[in-house]
Amino acid sequence: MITIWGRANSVNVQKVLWGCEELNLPFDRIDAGMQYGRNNESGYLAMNPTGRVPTVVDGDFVLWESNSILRYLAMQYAPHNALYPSDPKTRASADRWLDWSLSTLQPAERPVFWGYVRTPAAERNAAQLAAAASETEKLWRVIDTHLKDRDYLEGNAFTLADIVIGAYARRWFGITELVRPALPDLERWYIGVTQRAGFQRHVAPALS
Ligand SMILES: N[C@@H](CCC(=O)N[C@@H](CS)C(=O)NCC(=O)O)C(=O)O
Repeated sequence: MITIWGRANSVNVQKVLWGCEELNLPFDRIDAGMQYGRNNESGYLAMNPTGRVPTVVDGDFVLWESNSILRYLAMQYAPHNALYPSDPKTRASADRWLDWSLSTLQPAERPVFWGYVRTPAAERNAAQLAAAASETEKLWRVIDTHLKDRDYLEGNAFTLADIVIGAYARRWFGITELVRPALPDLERWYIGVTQRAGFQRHVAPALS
């Protein structure tokens, strides 16, 4: 049985939970991080010296970094599954979205999410939030353009790229105070990913 350490409202944990659902992998989840603590205890730090969530334990194998975990689970438990394509060009193309999501999208969208969802309205800095939202919007425009004439981010099937970008899209579309431009191809794709059981179970719940 796979054990996933991490609170259920963490986007990086949600990606892994959604991935398990796509792969039909049973797992146990243990709350850790923020109000649950545990991630700064020595036992946890021995597994994951970064003190961040998620961490996955699979027998005697321990792994942290959400996108690496997703790749591992797909390779280990469904090597021929389209989720992580075996064709090198399609795989590399999917991988670049995983890399881009952590290097570029998350740093841009984090202040927007924290500002609107985890900061009381009276304490928000409106100018900073507007600037952060505008930077994030530019990135969603990149994806909107990429999705023109495509059902999925890469190849002809749903892949890990759709999971990682879909998890952040849930935050972009879920913040009611945001004024979003019409991005029709992004919206069409997003409606598609919201239909998946793993999204509905682990990513759709209220932002917190
Ligand atoms: N790049 C890491 C980021 C991990 C990360 O920053 N996780 C956040 C939650 S999304 C965290 O641990 N926050 C501290 C906490 O929950 O206490 C990953 O993708 O796994």
